[in-house]
Amino acid sequence: MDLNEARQIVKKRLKIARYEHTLRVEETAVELAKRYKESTEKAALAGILHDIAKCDPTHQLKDSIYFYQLPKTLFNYNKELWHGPVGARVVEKDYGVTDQDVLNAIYYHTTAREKMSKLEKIVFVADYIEPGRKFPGVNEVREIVNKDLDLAAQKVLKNTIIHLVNKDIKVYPDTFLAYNQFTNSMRGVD
Ligand code: DGI
Ligand code: FE
Ligand code: FE
Repeated sequence: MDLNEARQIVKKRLKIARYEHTLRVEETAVELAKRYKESTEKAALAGILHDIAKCDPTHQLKDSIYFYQLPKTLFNYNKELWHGPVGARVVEKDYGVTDQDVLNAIYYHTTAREKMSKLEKIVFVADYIEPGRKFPGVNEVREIVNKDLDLAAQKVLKNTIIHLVNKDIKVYPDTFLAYNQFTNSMRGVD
């Protein structure tokens, strides 16, 4: 699928504000791909497609989790987590995207996971720091990512976990596993 085609597809599926977020994530992911010597093509494609299922109604996301045989444990966590795994299956099955790294970058863009690829980290961080974001601590991550992608991912995970815990929202295990791994490597444990 070429990038223009991908943009047209998501434009039809998403509300306008979400589509504009998508274009900013694309742009940010491409910048990070250049900085960290990743494929700009893959970063752009994953950036454009990462939120493809974001505007699907909850009942449709639920049906998709059954239909694509995604982990039922997703139902025990915030429904905000469902659109990544569903989006990855949609672009694979409905739009013929075959690149596994691109599919994983979409799948894990919200939760993160242990042992993320460079592309997965790029999309995960780009989604957090795109110019439209105003999270507390986002400027610090924008600075750090110029020097160290893993440290930037660690900060995003830390901020997100703190935010969720403060609101008494459960944290998906993959998010903790990713945080632990990036924190270990910060300390030189592995
Ligand atoms: O889809 P976007 O708004 O662009 O960004 P996203 O996919 O990262 O957002 C989903 C939201 O989900 C994010 O702001 C935090 C929230 N969330 C809820 N439970 C969890 C979670 N995020 C993580 N990483 N882990 C959770 O368990
Ligand atoms: Fe998302
Ligand atoms: Fe997003």
